[in-house]
Amino acid sequence: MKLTVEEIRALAQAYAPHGTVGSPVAFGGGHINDTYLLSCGDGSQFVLQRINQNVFPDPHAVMDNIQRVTHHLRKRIRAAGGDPERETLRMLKNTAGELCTIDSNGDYWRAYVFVGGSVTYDQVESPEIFCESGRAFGRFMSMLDDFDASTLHETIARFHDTPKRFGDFRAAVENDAAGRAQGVRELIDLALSYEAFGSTLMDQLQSGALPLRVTHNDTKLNNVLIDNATGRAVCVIDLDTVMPGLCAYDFGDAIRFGASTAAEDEQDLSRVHFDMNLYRAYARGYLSEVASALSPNEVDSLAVGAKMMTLENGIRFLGDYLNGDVYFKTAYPEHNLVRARTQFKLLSEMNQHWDEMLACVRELAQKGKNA
Ligand code: ADP
Ligand code: GN1
Ligand code: MG
Repeated sequence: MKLTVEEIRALAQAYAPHGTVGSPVAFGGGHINDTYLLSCGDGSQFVLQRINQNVFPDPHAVMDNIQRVTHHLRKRIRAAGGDPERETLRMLKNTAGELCTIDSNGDYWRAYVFVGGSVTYDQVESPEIFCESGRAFGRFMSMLDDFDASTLHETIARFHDTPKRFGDFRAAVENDAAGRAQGVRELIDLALSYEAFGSTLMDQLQSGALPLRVTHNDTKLNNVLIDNATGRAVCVIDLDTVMPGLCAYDFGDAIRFGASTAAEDEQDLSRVHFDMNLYRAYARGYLSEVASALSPNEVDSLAVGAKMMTLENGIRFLGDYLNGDVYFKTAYPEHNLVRARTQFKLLSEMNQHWDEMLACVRELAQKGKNA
């Protein structure tokens, strides 16, 4: 049973022992967790989130990863002369001294310090902001370069294993749980035509051509807080999927979301285009932070990652549509289908720009190494 507003408020109160919290206000545009902003009598604010256990079956593993990663980031930010309270997330403890509060349904809740004076964008409004987000994700990976990736829990098994995602997609087509496959046969066939390409990054990982690093794995623009006043990236958020991964995942997912001329769920496909200038802007920011750490194979893999993450999200959205919308939050029945269509439109335009995409990361990596 969904909690009432008063029940959520009471739960939030446990994270604010010195004041009275007001009513929770639904907050942010994430597809997974339920997020609320809470305001206290003294004017302070914090964020309360219900962890989606359908997606994250082991909330303790999620929390342990976040605690250790943010602890490490705080040390590195301090050493670099930054402000650790603003530049990474901090989780709050409740009155029992615990990070998580379990509600009457057995659901896990947690609270974060609210990073004020910041905003998230659901669509790129300027190349400068996108470039900034690239810097933030690049910095994030480089500040975790001395963190032992093997100690992190895999919070979602095989999260970016695209061949495995294709297996799930085929099962969704066969089961056709919502009776929707017949109506989208053409899109299913288009998706399946990319299956051979879908294994290229995993093959390179298995052959040792690409190394595992500590990656974020969900690098959408709305997972970076941008300073209201300066337009500079402040803080990388949504750390539930921080796991060992490829740099191609982080670069690629940011591109598939941000280097588009329209929103992820734009219904008018004529407005959806892959934008090479936005791609370049992100690559400039990202590579200015990480170029010197990347091998030539990894640099090339960034461009592959852009196509791979677009494809992967395409089959995940379409698969969820076929399954009856059981994973991503949706606002209307065709929402996942609309999202899938934008991904395949972007992917086809990326194919047309392939040579430029590859040349761009090579050139900017060289610049970054020389800087
Ligand atoms: P989801 O997994 O559902 O995407 P997020 O952790 O990304 O959940 O949170 C959803 C949204 O809430 C973010 O996109 C952001 O707008 C906002 N948000 C989350 N945490 C904070 C925070 N500590 N400070 C300010 N805004 C936040
Ligand atoms: C989800 O949590 P959020 O909204 O930042 C999803 C990503 C998808 C994205 C598509 C844990 O991200 O993998 O790429 O939606 N997160 C999870 O918009 O599945
Ligand atoms: Mg998010």
